[in-house]
Amino acid sequence: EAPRALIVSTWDFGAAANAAAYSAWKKSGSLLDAVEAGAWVPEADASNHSVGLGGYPDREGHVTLDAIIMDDRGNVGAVGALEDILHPISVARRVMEKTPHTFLVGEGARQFAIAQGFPTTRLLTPEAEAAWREWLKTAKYTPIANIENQRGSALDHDTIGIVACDASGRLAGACTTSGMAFKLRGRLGDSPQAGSGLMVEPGVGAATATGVGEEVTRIAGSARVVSSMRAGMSPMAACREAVLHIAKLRGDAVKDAQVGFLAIDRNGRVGAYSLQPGFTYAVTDLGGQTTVHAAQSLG
Ligand code: SD4
Repeated sequence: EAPRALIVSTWDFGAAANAAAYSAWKKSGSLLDAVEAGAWVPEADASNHSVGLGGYPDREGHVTLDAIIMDDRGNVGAVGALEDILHPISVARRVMEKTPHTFLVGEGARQFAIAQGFPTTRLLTPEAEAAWREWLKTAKYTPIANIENQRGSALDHDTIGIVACDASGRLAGACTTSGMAFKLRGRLGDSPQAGSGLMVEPGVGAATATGVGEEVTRIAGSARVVSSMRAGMSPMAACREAVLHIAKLRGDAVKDAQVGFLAIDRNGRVGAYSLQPGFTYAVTDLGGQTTVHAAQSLG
């Protein structure tokens, strides 16, 4: 029998996140600690242009971060369009643990983070600023969901979604991103929205999404994947069903767009599926072994 997965995350750089998640889990036994620690890795990595420090800014030059964390007891916390804070996932966790709310955005989220003792940090690196200035030369001020595509890197998304399941079937998940490069100011993606970028349901499983957030939000993608698992589909079949639904609903509008779903069920079975080839994910089993896999895709 295949080893049951403990932690799975989007893209091949998820392997490093999984390693941090695994050691946090070993230390505290908490899946929430695990997914939070995993999210910290790309958040602090300046070479990743889609998450945290070094993320590409919006059209006006502001790096704005979206993150969500969720467990299987109905606890959820999220932040949207958060500026100047290195680890939005930890602010999301504070929203979950210290407020009666589930979602804080913009300046209010920033003020909350500062009040909670988070230091402010300049997130726009010289490299990301240079890329933005280059983009500005040709920028047309029209909302284009797959703007990264125009820059020749449509398939090179880097948002991290992490979902985890322990041997007793407990579940948790996290998702963190700087969103689409050069987005309109105020744009919120799928990632911090419960049911779109992430969904966790006790006794069923968890799912997360990456790619063009608008296409995920339109169908509440991760909630759909979890519903399909609840109805008996395998994680892989559930991810495929959501991708097929987007393709059918959107037709030509998504012919160049990437969307990928990744899911784990309460038995630690894993599945992933994407619109375009190129989506990868990292799987860490209960023994700490990590492997990277290419998802099947429609295209
Ligand atoms: C968003 N889904 O904000 C995110 C972007 C992403 O890899 O996944 N990038 O739309």
